[in-house]
Amino acid sequence: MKKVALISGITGQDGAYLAKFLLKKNYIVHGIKRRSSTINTDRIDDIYEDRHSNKVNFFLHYGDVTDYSNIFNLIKNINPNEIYNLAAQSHVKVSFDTPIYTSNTNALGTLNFLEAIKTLNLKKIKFYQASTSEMFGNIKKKSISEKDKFNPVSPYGTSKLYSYWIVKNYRESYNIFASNGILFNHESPLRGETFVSRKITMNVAKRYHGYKEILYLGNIYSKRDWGHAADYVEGMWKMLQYKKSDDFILASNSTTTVKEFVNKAFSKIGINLTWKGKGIKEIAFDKKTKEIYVRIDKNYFRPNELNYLKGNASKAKKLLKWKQRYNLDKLIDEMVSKDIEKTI
Ligand code: NAP
Ligand code: F7E
Repeated sequence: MKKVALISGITGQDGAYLAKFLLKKNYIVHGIKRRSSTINTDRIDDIYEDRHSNKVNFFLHYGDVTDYSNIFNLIKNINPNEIYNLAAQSHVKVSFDTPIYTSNTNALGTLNFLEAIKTLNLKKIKFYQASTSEMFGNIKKKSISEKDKFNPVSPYGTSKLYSYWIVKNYRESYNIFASNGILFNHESPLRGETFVSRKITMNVAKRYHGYKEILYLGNIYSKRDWGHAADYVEGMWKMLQYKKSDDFILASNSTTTVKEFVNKAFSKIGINLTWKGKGIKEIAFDKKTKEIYVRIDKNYFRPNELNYLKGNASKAKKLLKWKQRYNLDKLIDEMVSKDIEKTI
């Protein structure tokens, strides 16, 4: 019997990687996609299967995690072995502009799943919640582990902390197999275009093709622990194969400033940037040609910033045997190469 998985957020970066990973593992995969006025399935078009053909393993359903009736009916009809709740308004800066929508989706959306599992009394279902390093906020620790305290600094981080706790609460109160994957930043060629990594690699690709577009950034001194989405979705799956539900950090245990990311990405196309100036006057230019490549735009700063992230994934490595295939250089290499291919 094939295992059946239900994924919310299937049209996002992680949803696409996870669906492909599970199909390779011989799962039947059901995804929840939002109705939108333009097509939003770019990331999964390569695995789309026509429902009318024989032996279909991949199904899409319209839905929204804020609609309890929708989530209840999908779980009841599909009766999955595993549910991966990846749906979210996942942009931290946007969460300051849309705090209520962000909370409805990121917090109450999770509760809708847990309530449906409880009400249907489907105890065999294993539930994965996409928790985040943003829940920790600015704690003064060099490397963050599952034992550290939470102190979120954005509506996004706060909404995700609600989900983290409600998952633990349903696990302990109703004996539901529900695990939190506390994932640090992970990127890929499928990363959303307004996250800083992809914004940088797309600009590098444009420069490679001769477009002279200045890259405008916000806080280039914040530090992030960046990994690759392909490695992290495997970790999600491993969490649900573990003998009991629990909370696990996935991280690379290294940290890099946005500025270093910019330098590394431009060096992939042979441009070594020089920086000068301070604050919003800081610029990056090419010493040889004097051409300016990067400027600071205060519109990209956030009302509050998480300055430093570095995660300790020892627990996942030890108990789940989780491994990473990518380091930051390999990740940036792949992102720049793919963006060069995609840019005309
Ligand atoms: P993403 O690319 O922004 O994808 C988010 C997905 O959620 C999209 O498919 C989106 O649909 C869907 N969605 C948004 N609101 C929804 C709603 N109300 N109902 C149903 N679907 C909804 O995010 P990602 O990078 O793949 O991240 C996956 C999950 O991991 C998210 O929960 C994110 O918060 C969390 N996370 C991400 C990272 C990271 O570094 N990537 C780290 C830690 C945790 P549309 O395509 O229609 O917008
Ligand atoms: O910002 C700084 C920005 O938007 C990274 C989400 O997947 O990871 C992600 O959240 C850093 C921040 O990701 C720009 O201020 C500078 O310090 O790429 P980001 P994020 O906020 O870390 C966590 C773990 C999640 O859970 C989230 O869902 O880069 N930065 N200049 C900029 N950021 C953006 N977006 N754009 C800029 O121009």
